[in-house]
Amino acid sequence: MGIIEKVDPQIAAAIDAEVARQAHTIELIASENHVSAPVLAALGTVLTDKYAEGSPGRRYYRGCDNIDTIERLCIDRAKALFGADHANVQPHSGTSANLAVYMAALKPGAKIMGMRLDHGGHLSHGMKINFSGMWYAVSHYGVDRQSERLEMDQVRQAVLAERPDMLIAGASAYPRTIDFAAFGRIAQEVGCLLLADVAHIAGLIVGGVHPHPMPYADFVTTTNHKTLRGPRGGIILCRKQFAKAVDQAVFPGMQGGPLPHVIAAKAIAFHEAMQPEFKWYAAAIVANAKALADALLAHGWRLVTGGTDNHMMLVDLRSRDPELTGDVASGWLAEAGIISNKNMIPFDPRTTKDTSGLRFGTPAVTTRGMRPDQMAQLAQWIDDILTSHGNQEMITKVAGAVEEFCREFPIPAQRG
Ligand code: DSN
Repeated sequence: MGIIEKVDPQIAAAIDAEVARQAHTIELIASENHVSAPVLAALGTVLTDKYAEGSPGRRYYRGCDNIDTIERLCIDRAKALFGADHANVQPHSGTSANLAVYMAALKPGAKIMGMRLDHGGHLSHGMKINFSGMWYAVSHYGVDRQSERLEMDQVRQAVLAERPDMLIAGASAYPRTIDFAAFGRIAQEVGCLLLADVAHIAGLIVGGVHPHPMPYADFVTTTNHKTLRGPRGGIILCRKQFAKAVDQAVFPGMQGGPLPHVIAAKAIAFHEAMQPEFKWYAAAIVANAKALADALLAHGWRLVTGGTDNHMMLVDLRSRDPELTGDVASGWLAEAGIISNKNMIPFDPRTTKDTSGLRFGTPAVTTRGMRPDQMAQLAQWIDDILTSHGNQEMITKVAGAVEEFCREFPIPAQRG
């Protein structure tokens, strides 16, 4: 009997069920991954007991020597990994990191400009009902209707028209390379600050398979848990002149005590990302995404922009079934053990509740050791489910095959 089960069998049962769910299903949500055993171990330590408001060496509580050691290591590794002047590793999430950057650099009411949410941007880049859309004067740029890509001359025109105080480069659902150098030139021309939110692609950047924003951006924010394969949470990297303002914005500006157990796990993940194997992993994520995209295209599914350069792709479901929504399609796939999310596609006539798109990503399946051959198999199952219109017999057949297949690719932290 496990230690949690003894005192709280209901929570223990739900945790066990989640362990089994992850083991027996295929994770294609582009923003999820499976952490290593050491990262997972750090999250379950007594570090969680400690209050450590402040920064290393300047805390408001006694007894922080060990937390100082951990946070200093985490900061040094984040700076080295991203080649940054300064790092703050305390934000609890990517959205918190963005909030802190706005607070550090802008007054309420200042003008920010990010990518349209329905074209692949993020809610913390100015969605109307998010703090970013309530406290700042927001405008957006989007993708080109034909190419469905960010055409940088159009982005430039939009930025010149709006002249924001801060330009945000970064996306949650954009399958192509982001031209940070071009964003940097535009920001310089307008004289505005540039924030690169690399939450999705951070692992690809440090793995050397996506261009780096650091030479061009004043601030870089990222989550740690997507392609970077660390614990949930965020970090901020910035130029030296913004270091103090960023630290003050995180604490006391918008957070109280940091989460030392998570900071330890971040430090371990950054150490892992500095190893030569991580470069191989990042390249394998991209190779798998291309293989999955090519296989879906071969089955006749249209992909937004026609393919992918990174870890994700967006399937336009209307290309094979005008009636099929992302909501329904993701439900059928989930029943068969293939986990994805519904997603708007650019110029989508449907709402966020239904959507015309599905988003697939390969960070998690790559962590489990799957390679391009397996991507072809995944595409076959996806096609079988979607073209059979959620036929129950087909779902049951694929679910059995998926469960069997998953046994060949155990999640690293669950390996004995
Ligand atoms: N929720 C994340 C994603 O799935 O892309 C972004 O914050």
